[in-house]
Formats: sequence, C-alpha cells, structure tokens
Amino acid sequence: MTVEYQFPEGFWWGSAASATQMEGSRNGVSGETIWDHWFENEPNRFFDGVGPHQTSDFYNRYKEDIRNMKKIGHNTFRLSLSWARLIPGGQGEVNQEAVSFYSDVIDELLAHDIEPFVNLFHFDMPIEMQNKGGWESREVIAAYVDYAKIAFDLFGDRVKTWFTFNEPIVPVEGGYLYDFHYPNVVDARRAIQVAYHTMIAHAKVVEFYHQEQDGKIGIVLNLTPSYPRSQNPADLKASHICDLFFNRSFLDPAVKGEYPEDLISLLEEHGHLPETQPEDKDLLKNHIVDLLGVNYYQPRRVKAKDHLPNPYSPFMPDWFFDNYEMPGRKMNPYRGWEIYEKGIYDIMINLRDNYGNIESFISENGMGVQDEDRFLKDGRIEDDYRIDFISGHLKWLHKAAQEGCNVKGYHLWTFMDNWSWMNAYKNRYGFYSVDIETGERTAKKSASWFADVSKQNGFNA
Ligand code: BGP
Repeated sequence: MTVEYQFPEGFWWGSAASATQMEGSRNGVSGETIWDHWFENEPNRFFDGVGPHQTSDFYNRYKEDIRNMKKIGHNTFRLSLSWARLIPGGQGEVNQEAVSFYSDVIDELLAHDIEPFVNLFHFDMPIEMQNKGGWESREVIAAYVDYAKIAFDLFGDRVKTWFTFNEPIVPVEGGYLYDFHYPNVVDARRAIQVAYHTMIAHAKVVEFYHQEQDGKIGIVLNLTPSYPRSQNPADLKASHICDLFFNRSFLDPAVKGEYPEDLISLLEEHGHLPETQPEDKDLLKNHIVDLLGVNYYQPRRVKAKDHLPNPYSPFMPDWFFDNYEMPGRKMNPYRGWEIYEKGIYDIMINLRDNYGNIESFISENGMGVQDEDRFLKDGRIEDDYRIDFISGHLKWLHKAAQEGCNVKGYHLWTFMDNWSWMNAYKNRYGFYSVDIETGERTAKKSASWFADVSKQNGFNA
C-alpha cells in the first residue's frame, strides 16, 4: 500500500514531557525548585490551587508509561532531568535515589527500543540557586555546568542526544518581564541579562560535552514565526524586531555562534546591552549546537504600535510592536491559541536557508483542550480535533522534508495529560488521558491513530 505522506526513513516519532510536570515533586527524595517554593508561598497563583506535587506520577508509574509509549510506536521520547532531584540544593552531594530513578527510566526506554532524548533544564531552577541570583549570577552558571557534567558522567554512556535548555525565553519572559513565573520580576534590563547568561551557560555545557562525550547536543527553542499585519515598512519593522527578541536572541547564538547585529544595535541604542566577559564571544562562536529542537504551537501576528510608548515608561520589548488579531484566523476553540499549520514549514525553510540546514526536529507541537472529558465516549476520549491538528502540521512538515529541510522527527506535547505550570490540569494535551484521582491512564483516539502513523512512517490524509 502506498502512503501519501511518507516520511524519511528512521523518522523520530515520539513525545516530550518534563520532570516537574510529570514526576511529582514530593515523590522520592528531591530538593525544592522555584515551583515548590512559589507554590508554598502563593498557591492562589496556580490554577485550582494545584501545585507541582500533584502530577501524573511518572515517578512511580514509568514502567507502565514506557510500555504505553511502545504500544503507540514511539521510537524516541524526550524527558528532562530535575537538577534539584539529582543534586538537592543545586550543588554538592548527588542524590543516589535520583541516580537510580533516572538510570532505571533510561534503561527501561532502551529496553523498549525507545531512544531517550534528555534535557537538562525545563524551567525548574533549584530554589537555592535562585536565591543566589538564578541566571543573573555567574556562580549559578558554574553550578549548572557542574550539574551537566555529573549528568553526562552518569548517563552519557546510554544517552546520546542531549539538550541544554527547553524554551529558555520562557523563564526570561515569565520570571523577569511579564510576571507569570517566579521570581516575578518586571525589569527588562535584568531579563536581558538572564537571557544572555542562559546562552553562556548553554555554550559552556556544549563545550564540555564536545570535549568529553561522543553523542549530540542541542537546545530546544520555541520558535514563533512573526508575521506582519501588512507589507508597509512600519509593520515590517515591528515584525522584524519581534523576531529578533523572541526567536533570534537564542537561535542565532545557538546555531551561528553570534547575536544578530541589529539586535545588538537596538539594545545599544537604548542602553540595554547586558554585562559580558571578554571571553564570552569566542565561547559562543566556538561552541554551537549539533541539532535543534523546535517547539511550535502558534505564530505571532504583529503590527506597528498605534501609539508611541510613553518615553518615561521603562524599556520593554513591546515598545516596538503590538500583537495583532488577524481577522479570520483559525483558532483552537478549546484553548484560545491560533492554529496555523504552515508556520511549521516556514520555520523549517528558514532553518534550511539561513541556518545552514541544521539538523532539527519538532520537539513540541500540540493542542491543549479545556474540559476534555466532554469528548468522552464509551470510556475513551474521541479527540478527532487533535488528529486533525497533528495531521495538518505533519502535512507541512512532510513538504518541508521533501524540499530538502533537514528535519528528523516529530514529538507531540505530550505523552499523557500532565501538570502545567500556572495552568495545572486546565489544558489537556496527552495521547493518554490521566485520571487525576486514581492515576489511571487511558489511550485517546489520537493514540491509536499515532500508532499507525509511526508504524507506516507516514499517513494518508
Ligand atoms: C510549552 C512548554 C511545556 C508545556 C506547553 C503547554 O511552552 O515547554 O512545558 O507547558 O508549553 O503549555 P500550557 O500547559 O500552558 O498550555
């Protein structure tokens, strides 16, 4: 039988999740992260007052979960290590219980022919490290590099695909610009320093990895293509600046080893260049990634500002643009985000043409749905909307692959419904639904559909 959308041989089919969102922070021995700390202090900031200890309990049920991954054809799975679990306090003694846990998870994945992709940092700073200044502090960078070395020593023999960070812009925006993550600072100067230091930490880890290990190392970025309202110069400029701030401030140093000139000039013009060290430039230049994970959920529609910012208000990236609600755009009615499948293709073509066709894969893409139980039928969630969402994106990814983009795989966010930062269980994303009370997992319709896709290495529309 011919398959209409046939993907290149060896395509990675799988999903992604993160430690804080699936392990349960009070399971086993673990240090505290900023999430535990914040939840203890301000539980009302979390949806339904549900914090990071109430997750899908992967910590205790990973064997069942990995069996389920195998059932639906996963050949790869991205997880993250919790720095605070592996080294409570962020520095010093390694927690042997965490070593056994992660080691068993990795072995279990490999025993099921699922290649583990391991990410070192997914928004979960140990609270002690945050108290030392978080990413504003060079001392914390050094501690992170030590943590990475320990992880490579422990698991590098079995894990051959590593990532330094997931969506490094999120802690910048959430923690330092717009107050939706701890430490709830609103200060662009500090945000820029945090963003810069994250990339220094990243490059140091890449440097060490390449010296000592023989696999691949990359970074996972949420690339949000920026589309201007019109082709008039003001809208084009607004969209370009958006791209510089939200995409290229990480993409360029990670893949090209340097920041875009026009980003530097813009920050210089407004007196917002971060503090640097003389050796940073060479560090970035010489230690670029081997591969790139791309998280794509929705595009950014941009227009020039209707009103010039008040010159006395503090500098913010959105001095330079406004978000634009394009009439007629397709929306996810159950979450509120725009659905624009072609965005995935535009990202890939950009990587092909402007970033040396770096090896990449879709490391997250997914459709969050509120009150998903309304789609329960005979005990299973009939999520045809998710099948449409995934296949719509896969068609464009297939086209990109056919046109020579070096795209190696597709991972859904996420394997099973899990806890999410501020939103707890509001938006469900999984192939498997999870009963929060009992922990029971049930495959949704999309799970069996995806099993066929991975088996055939493609699908028919
Ligand atoms: C991504 C993050 C994930 C996950 C996802 C869904 O940006 O990498 O950790 O949370 O978004 O987001 P939400 O649960 O807020 O809908």
